[in-house]
Amino acid sequence: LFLENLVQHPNFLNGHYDTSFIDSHPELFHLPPRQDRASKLLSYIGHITVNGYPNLPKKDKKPSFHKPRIPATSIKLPYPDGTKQILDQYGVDGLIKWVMQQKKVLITDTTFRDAHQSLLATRVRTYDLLKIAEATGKLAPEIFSLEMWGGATFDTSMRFLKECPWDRLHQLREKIPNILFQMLIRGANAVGYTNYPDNVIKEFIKESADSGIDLFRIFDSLNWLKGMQISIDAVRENEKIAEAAICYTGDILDPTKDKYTLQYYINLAKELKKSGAHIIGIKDMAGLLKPYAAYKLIKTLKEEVGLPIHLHTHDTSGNGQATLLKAIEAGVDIVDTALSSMSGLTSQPSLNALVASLEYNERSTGLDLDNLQMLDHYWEDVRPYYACFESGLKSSSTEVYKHEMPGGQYTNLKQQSIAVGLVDRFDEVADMYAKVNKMFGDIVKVTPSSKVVGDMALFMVQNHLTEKDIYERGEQLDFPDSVVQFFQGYLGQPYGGFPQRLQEIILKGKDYITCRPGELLPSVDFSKTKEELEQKIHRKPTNKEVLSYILYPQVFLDKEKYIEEYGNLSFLDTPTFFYGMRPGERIAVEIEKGKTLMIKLTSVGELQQDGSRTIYFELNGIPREVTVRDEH
Ligand code: 3PY
Ligand code: ZN
Repeated sequence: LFLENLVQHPNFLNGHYDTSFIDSHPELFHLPPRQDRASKLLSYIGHITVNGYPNLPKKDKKPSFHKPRIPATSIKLPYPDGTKQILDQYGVDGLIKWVMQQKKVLITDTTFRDAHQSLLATRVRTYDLLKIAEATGKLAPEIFSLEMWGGATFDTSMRFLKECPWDRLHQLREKIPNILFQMLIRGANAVGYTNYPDNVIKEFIKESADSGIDLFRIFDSLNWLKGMQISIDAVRENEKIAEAAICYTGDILDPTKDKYTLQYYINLAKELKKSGAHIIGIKDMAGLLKPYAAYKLIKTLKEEVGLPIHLHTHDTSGNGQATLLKAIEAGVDIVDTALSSMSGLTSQPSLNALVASLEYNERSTGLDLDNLQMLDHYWEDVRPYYACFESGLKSSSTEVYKHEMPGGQYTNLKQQSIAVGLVDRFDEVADMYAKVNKMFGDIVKVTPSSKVVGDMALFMVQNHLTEKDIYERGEQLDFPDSVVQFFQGYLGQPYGGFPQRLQEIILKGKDYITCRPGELLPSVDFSKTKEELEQKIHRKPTNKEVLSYILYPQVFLDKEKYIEEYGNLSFLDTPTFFYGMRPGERIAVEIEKGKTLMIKLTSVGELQQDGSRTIYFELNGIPREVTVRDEH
């Protein structure tokens, strides 16, 4: 560090090598206390080795994994031009024109976002994304867009992975300069679970655009247009692509269902076009869009709307590929898929399978199946790191047509059910989820409205309550906060309104609103908030960090505290991050370019009377020990 300080000193940079200035600049000797980066890292590894990763069952021994296969050939290739270059050269209108001219079906790869949100509770770390990023840009440059940010990743990256979501975006952008970056934004709820003030939404979109997001898929959890307008306008102001999404629910082919009809979706798409959408997204978040319904919906939208149509579905029922093929026959412009080993079940249908099935077809994708296979091998090797976050679902299930639970919610609600002691009663929770939806008037269910339905279902199962109980004993019940706020109108207004009697029971006389919540929320004073945050973290935060704090105050502060204690963990490989080390194991941690720590865990000491253990390491060959609390 002394040398670092020295070479960064202005006198040194000016070429004044007369070293007498060292004597007059004692600050060069301001070295950090002993708790350096390496010590913090060893403390983390020791802590996880002894106590396991929070909320995961502690394994007796760290599992063994294959070394991930990273395609070697990619390194020598330059990045071929892709859609990012079309956007940069011709602007949004030029890109949209290009999309409309394509005969081939365009592909969005969701592996970096929705696939792991839906299969692995959103736990994939930036470390693992970065390792395959360059290869993705070089081996699959024909991809239209990579959905790689937003949705639940913003929250989980801070809450569970102790990462900065903005760093993820910047680092990936550097490694993939040629493919459009796409994010999911929940309209007025941004990447959170509640409405935020308008100026927060605008600032968030501006910073996201500046950091590398090109295409914003904007939706409202109740398909309420008013909840999307601020976002659509902000994306357009930043000269990025505004994809306004319609959340698909119900079944347009079922003659007994008359709420969410074909006409309902066509009207909505036309409204979104008027509101400034560049692309219409069909967001089939639960995978309810059956193949022939997809054909009918897409064909009519193509005939009546005149904008590119982008289809997003989930493969929960097992009908995902068929739905995509019928949509492609009907003329859909872009479809969402995930690399094979991260596809299927509650995730997107397989990218590799779709590419194969369209070979020699006039709408063939132009993607190279062998290259995709190489990328797929990587994910096949990495997915087992996250096995503890899998839902346990072994096969597709048409039950989803009954419960209508979004793909991303399935794994989460299962985890939540386990956490509240309903390990064996998830079927009941899923049934109750469907009942609650009916009680709520058959609403669109997607984050955060889906969370409200999930919270109510859990509440009812946990407390052994039936629908009848709610109506008869509602006054004595303490409903979950999210449910009360929903009925107060804080997530917006559902299509067809709230069921009045239930609203009265739940609100117990509390006020409710019918206007846009953003009209009532006071603007955030960013510079004041920045000062407030600076006081709390004892350093100057960036504007992006201020946004993270505004969106998730406690989660952000907790992450900061964790990093203060254990340092930046983003260099640590994922098996060590989740499982610590085995006695005798050696790992290499590259903490910065050219600076690698060689760590060996020699042994774990006996439990002491004060509840601590000493962990013996070798750090670059020199013995080091750390003491950790055994929390068992
Ligand atoms: C999200 O909002 O995170 C979703 O993926 C909804 O489907
Ligand atoms: Zn989805």
